[in-house]
Amino acid sequence: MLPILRFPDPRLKKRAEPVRNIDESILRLARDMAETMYEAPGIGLAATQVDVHKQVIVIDVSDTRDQLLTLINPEIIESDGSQTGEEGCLSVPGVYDKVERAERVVVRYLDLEGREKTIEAVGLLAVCLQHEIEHLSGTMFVEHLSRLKQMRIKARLAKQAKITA
Ligand code: K2U
Ligand code: ZN
Repeated sequence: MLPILRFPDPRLKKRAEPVRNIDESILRLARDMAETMYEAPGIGLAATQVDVHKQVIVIDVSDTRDQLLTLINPEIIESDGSQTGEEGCLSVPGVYDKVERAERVVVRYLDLEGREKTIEAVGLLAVCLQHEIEHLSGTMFVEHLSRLKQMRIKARLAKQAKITA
């Protein structure tokens, strides 16, 4: 299980680099991220959250927890409609709030074999894709919330960190 960075860690704001060569280290990273995601548990995880600044995300929104999606250098090439849903984030434990996202997205990415693929998604998978791809650009769902809410979240997490430290 890889350690997950906690908001407001400044490393969560770093922009991830594209993966140039899908080598053994990328395959191991993807495996470790998937294991970390399943154990958390979560439905998605971006490499940024485990302090690796490469464009890799893993997602599994299935109930049976056996439909792992690994996306390398993902980019949203189409998005339309809008939906608002409760979101959480493994880097902001205990915080859930409503965020507006596109209803449908088409994402182009490389799979672990380096093949270029596109996936069309709606609903929770679309939300998760947008949430994870945002992590790779150094943005987090809490930044969609009001400044006041962000201040309260920072204060609460800072207090928690002091207690656990
Ligand atoms: O990026 C993350 O921190 C993983 C989030 C992904 C997420 C995306 C969209 C909507 C909610 C969460 C974690 O999965 S948060 C934990 C969780 C688990 C199951 C369902 C919802 C949230
Ligand atoms: Zn997140």
